[in-house]
Amino acid sequence: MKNSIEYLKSFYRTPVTPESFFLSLEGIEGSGKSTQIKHLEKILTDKGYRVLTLREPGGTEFGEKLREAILKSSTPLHPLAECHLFLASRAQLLEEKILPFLLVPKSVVILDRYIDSTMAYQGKARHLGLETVLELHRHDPLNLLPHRTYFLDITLETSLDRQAKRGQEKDYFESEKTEFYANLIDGYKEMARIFPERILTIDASKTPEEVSQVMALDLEKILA
Ligand code: T5A
Repeated sequence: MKNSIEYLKSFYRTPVTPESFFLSLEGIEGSGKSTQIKHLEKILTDKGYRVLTLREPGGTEFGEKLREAILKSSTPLHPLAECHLFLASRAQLLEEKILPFLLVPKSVVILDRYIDSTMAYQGKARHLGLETVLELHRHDPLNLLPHRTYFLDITLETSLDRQAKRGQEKDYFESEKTEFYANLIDGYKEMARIFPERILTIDASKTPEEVSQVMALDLEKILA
């Protein structure tokens, strides 16, 4: 298994555009991705970067239709069908928005969820397997990896607590059982072990300011 993952990793690349950066944020529901993205945007624009923030699934007209189709689905989707819908949204987002923006000098793309979500949700929690999902991404443009991924690590209890405080209606994934979430968290941790040079795990049970400080310090190194 380790060898085939190493082999599949060899098909992946990071953008080579000088002075442009690609960042993604990952974590289970309520881990604070949207909250932290606002902090990141401020830090980066203060430094003179042009910032494009996008979300997955979505971010393009076509992707937003797919987002609606998945998250509002009233029937359980086959894991492969689910996975391919996320990939379709991603390929379109890369082609239409991410790749062109990375050609702009001093630009940063911030993405709310990316490939690690598919690895954790569909690969691990839906049992497709990490290798299968890595294999599905190995072709251009899906094989583009961010320079840095922040994995905001919280427990299921913290996630449920934050969701309850927010009090919104549950979507397609938020109604899943405890076992699904345990696998999901395991999936993210496995990804952090497979891609240690890219994924930074942050204890996101801390205050938003503390989490943001860890990211700001790391960002200094990435931009340098
Ligand atoms: N999906 C997605 C897949 O299955 N496969 C894929 O390939 C992809 C791309 C997307 C769903 O699709 C799935 C995963 C998801 O289930 P979504 O609506 O985009 O759905 O869901 P989330 O990304 O999970 O959005 P959330 O809003 O739930 O999570 P966030 O953005 O991580 O959390 P945030 O910042 O909105 O914060 C949640 C609450 O917690 C508070 C905030 O104020 C807010 O009320 N909070 C904190 N409280 C205390 N301390 C902190 N440090 C806090 N940080 C935030």
